[in-house]
Amino acid sequence: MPAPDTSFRDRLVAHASATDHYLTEIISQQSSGERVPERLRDAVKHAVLSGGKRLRPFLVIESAQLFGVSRDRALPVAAALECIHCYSLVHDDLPAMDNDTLRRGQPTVWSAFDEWTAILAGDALLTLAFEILSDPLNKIGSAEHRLALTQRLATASGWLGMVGGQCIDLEADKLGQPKDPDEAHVRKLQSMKTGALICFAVEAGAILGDATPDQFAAISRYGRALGLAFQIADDLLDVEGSADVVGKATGKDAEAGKATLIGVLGLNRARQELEAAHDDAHRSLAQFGPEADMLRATAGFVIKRDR
Ligand code: GRG
Repeated sequence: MPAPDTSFRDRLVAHASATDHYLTEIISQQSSGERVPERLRDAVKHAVLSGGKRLRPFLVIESAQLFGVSRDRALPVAAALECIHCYSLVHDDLPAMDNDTLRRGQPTVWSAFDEWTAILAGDALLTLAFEILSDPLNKIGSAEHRLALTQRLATASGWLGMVGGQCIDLEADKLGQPKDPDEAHVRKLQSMKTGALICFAVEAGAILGDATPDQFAAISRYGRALGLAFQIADDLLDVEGSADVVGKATGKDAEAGKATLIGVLGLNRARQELEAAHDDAHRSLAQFGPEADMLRATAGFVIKRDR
């Protein structure tokens, strides 16, 4: 097996390009007739095909490969998950939410188009995700697999997951509730808002590969640790990163009074938590051999990322 650090980036790029290809095809297939309004098509393209690390698709594909599942079978799941992720970014950037004008180094959808178009583009992407997942003509496999994935993705992205976490976040941000968010509050909101989709990404591979309950539990624990590491790294980028490199405005969390682990623990302890989450991600993969090296390398990438 090649050294994870060098081959990691190559594989990230390769899976990202396969995901981009899949998404480009499905968007153009669906919007080629006269039914999809051009404006909506352009806004969806802007939201989806404007860069992005494609980390969640990468995790779906690598986790699937750990369980012997081909990239072709995993790709529709990876693409569906990226649609949900992109919708969440489009809605998060709206004036009513985070009011951001820069995302992935480009104007956000609402600032390039307008608010109502951005809301509809997000809605279209949310529903497209489930259309992809439930399509019997794709390569995902059996109806049981598609059903299990559909149910889990719905839970991860809905009010028990990302949407619920976003609401808790905005309650702090807009309403000042709770007055003094503590560590448990921040952990809950982050595990729902960001962690749930990242955890789904790796669990999806285990579902596709019919993992044993033991393997599934290990992968789930890895997903939770990685989600936590990802969010702390994101909070650190907001404090220490530069907008030019990160591709979005930085320094916004403290200004908006956002509940973050840096806010409740301070910078040094937040950095220690990041290390601890990285180590936990590694420990959770103890039962796997070198075939899990890409997932191990991902934990390293997440804590060191600069965008
Ligand atoms: C609007 C329902 C709803 C939810 C929004 C994900 C989210 C919830 C908000 C995004 C706000 C944010 C900056 C969260 C921190 C973690 C995060 C999701 C960062 C962006 O993900 P990356 O770094 O982005 O994977 P790219 O652009 O690489 O895809």
